[in-house]
Amino acid sequence: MLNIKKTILMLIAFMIACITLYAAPAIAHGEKSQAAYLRMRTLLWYDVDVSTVKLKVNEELTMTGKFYWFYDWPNNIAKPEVAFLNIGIPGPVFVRKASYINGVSGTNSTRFDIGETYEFKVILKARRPARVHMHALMNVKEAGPLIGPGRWVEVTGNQADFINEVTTLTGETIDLETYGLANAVKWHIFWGVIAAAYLLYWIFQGPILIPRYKKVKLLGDNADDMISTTDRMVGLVMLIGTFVVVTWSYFNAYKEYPVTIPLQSGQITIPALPDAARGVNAEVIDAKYRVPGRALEFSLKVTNNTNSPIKLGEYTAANIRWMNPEVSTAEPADSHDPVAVAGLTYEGGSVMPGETKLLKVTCTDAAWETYRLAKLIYDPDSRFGGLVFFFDEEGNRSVVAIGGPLIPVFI
Ligand SMILES: [Cu+2]
Repeated sequence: MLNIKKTILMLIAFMIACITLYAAPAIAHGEKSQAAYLRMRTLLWYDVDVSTVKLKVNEELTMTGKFYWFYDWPNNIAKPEVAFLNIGIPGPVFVRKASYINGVSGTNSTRFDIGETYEFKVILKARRPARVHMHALMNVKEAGPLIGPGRWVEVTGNQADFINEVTTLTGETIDLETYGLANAVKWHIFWGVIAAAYLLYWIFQGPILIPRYKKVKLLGDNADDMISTTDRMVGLVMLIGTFVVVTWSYFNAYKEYPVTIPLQSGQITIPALPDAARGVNAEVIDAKYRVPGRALEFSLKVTNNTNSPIKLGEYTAANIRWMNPEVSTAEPADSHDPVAVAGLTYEGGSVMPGETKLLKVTCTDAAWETYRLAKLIYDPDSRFGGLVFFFDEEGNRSVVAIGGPLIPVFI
């Protein structure tokens, strides 16, 4: 029996050793961990850009972009009834100075409409030196964060130089980095000491935890006798003292800061942008994912209601872009920006004004596997989503959301 235990322990130790030896430094932070259907069929981000990728402490960076709430929203994901736009960065490397959605301040939570497009702008101020992978992200109540494309950004300088001054509504200039900090520390220490003293008092009063429980069981109805008159006095002093301190501090704070307004927690609704499709309709007729070729193949029924011929230039989903370089080019912004520069090809050519045409589109790239999108075919509901970008001869763009069931092809 002992030998079996020993063997099991040895095996566990061996496994831990293997894992420890294998562990490589983490360079990502969960971009690929969310399910493929979630990344493809919830919030689709595009045109995301940062004003700079290298800046000093106290300098500002602006992140801009657009997002589209996918029309075929998964049933099991909460709808964006309450959502808040944020930036995902490991640690407080920046402070957010302002954020805007369609030009409206994004200080409050927002309700969004499924099937609509919005644009955003977030202004950040560098707080401490670091090299971070930053993402725009949308926190949706009960659904969690929906993450946009990431960008590597480097902040240099010295955190000691950081200032974050604002002028309050009463005309006072304060540094948010240190404002109220001493007071908060003081009160934490004060209550910490009181709590520790009260706890210590009871620890020194006699048996605690299990021995006390056993004694209570033993004494039965007489267990209350364990609490002496002194104990009761100490409890009473603590109770009255706490009330006195809380009441005094309330009135004192009121005297020191007579003008206050509550934290703003309202919710706003922001009107969506005009339809980015600009009169182009596109519908997936059938779609296959070719496992050996790492390629998504779909036929797209396109109707061009604009007055200029259009061509397909890009397909994007889950923050990955498949480009058709004959129509539209894009380069990866950095080493972790998944752009398949020549990943999209299609048969069918231009769609003339007023014409309805079937295009046969192929989106090929290893990203299907490396970004774990191909996992979609093992879902009980294998449906994909994404945006296709059409361009006319003047370079005007039509953005159309597409999606549908995906059938895997294994041979
Ligand atoms: Cu990242």
